[in-house]
Amino acid sequence: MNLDDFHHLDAPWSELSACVVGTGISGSAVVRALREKNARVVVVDAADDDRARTRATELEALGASVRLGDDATLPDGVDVVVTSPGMRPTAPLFAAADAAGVPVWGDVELAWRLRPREGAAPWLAITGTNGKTTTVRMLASMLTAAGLRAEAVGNVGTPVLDAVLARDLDGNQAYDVLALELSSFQLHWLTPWTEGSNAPRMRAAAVLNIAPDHLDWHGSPEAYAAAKGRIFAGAEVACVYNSADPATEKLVREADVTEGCRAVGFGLGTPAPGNFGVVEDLLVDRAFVADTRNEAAELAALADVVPAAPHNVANALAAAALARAHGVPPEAVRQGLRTFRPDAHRIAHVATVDDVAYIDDSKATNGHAAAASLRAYPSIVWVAGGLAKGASFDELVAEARDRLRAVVLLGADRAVIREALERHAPDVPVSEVAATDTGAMDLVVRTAAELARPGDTVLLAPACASMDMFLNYGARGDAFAEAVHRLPGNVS
Ligand code: UMA
Repeated sequence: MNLDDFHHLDAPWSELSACVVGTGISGSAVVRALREKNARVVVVDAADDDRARTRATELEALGASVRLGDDATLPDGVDVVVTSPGMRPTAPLFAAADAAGVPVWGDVELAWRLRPREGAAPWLAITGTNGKTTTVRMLASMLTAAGLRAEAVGNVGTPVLDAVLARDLDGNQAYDVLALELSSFQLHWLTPWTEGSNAPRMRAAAVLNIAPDHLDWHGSPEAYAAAKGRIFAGAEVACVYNSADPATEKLVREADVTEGCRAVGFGLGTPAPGNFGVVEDLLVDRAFVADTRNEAAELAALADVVPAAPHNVANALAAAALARAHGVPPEAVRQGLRTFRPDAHRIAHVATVDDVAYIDDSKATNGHAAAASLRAYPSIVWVAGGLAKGASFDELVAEARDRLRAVVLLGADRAVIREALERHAPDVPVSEVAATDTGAMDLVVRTAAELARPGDTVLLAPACASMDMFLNYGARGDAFAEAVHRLPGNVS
């Protein structure tokens, strides 16, 4: 079968036979989409537990056949494998697909290929190590404020496929434009765009920052950065990069883009012509104005960004650059920022107990994110640890050292952080909580409370993933907040 024909919604999808990997959020969306087009679908998943079985029953009801407990054997007679993002590229199934000449797509690639032939909603996409979800939601808020039907989709949690296939009551596309959060995993599986190809391409794209993460999945920092760089391939209007992070600008320089596509930097200082930045207390655009040498569009006040921490102002500027690349007027950028509220577990103030503030930044699942929140407070009892994902903590600890009153460590890889503290901050008191049961977070918070002095901040910014002890970072943040609420003392 020639898969080159499968580049739009009207392709002969019912003739396709697909192996879908994963019964999770992406895999389920892929099965729904392919079964809606009457393709033959076999789903495989390594898991064979209660959750996987429940999902398998749901997918079988859609007409898919499901094989649990084996994600390594390629089913017979399939034309394509459509993988979930979590599956590693080194998985045996992909070697088998390669040997059999069967291509592998990700869920985002499939979504691109299921767009209508004419008038498909353009994609504005964001990646980066940190800040993706906040930025994509800010962008969706700005697009909506401009009167466009838009939604934040992708790694943020709503599969891109669901948005691409959604229709309004008249049977037309439900969205005018999509704001996509793309993870490095999803980008890895995108067919690289080249001139004249039908591969996925963005109207405009942004890389917020790059710091080592997911090295266990990608194999090296270079492979991780290269995956992020794919977001720029074929970009039509703008490639947005972080002026303070040369690695993001390098990706723009190396990208093969559409003629006329502009490189637009964002940063916290006064912007050069062609860029976004801050002048006094205003966010300004010197890129999408008639005369970039002499003109600047005022977009919003710093106070419109919540919380107005420096890294979040950078997020707002990146979102604004993408919105402006799509023609959103300055008033809608401002309105979008004013109505936007950050998700839970992102530098969320839980309570102040006995003049000590307790902050939940459980979303800080790597060192780069934790560094940003450690910079926001002068005197900190830092709660850290979990799954380190192969990262090192030397740089983080060396930078934060002078702000640390004390550290409380938890989780499987706490020794890696303790060793970095011994090297770079030997005078900072460190407590370790070895327990991993449901009461562990109570012990962590009580220990932190004992170490804190009035005026300090107890900051949960673990710099690690949560899955060694919790279902996800949300559950970890909830456990922290509940433990804080159980502390004796005066709450304000
Ligand atoms: N599976 C296998 N073999 C494997 C790996 C997974 O069979 O080797 C199976 C699992 O048993 C499970 C299913 O695949 O049944 C899970 O697939 P998945 O891990 O790809 O997760 P999904 O539920 O499909 O969710 C994915 C994203 N997850 C990952 O990239 C790990 C979600 O991002 C995303 O919101 C969702 O698609 C919708 O697009 C989460 C995430 O952690 C939030 N992302 C990482 C991050 O932000 O750092 C990249």
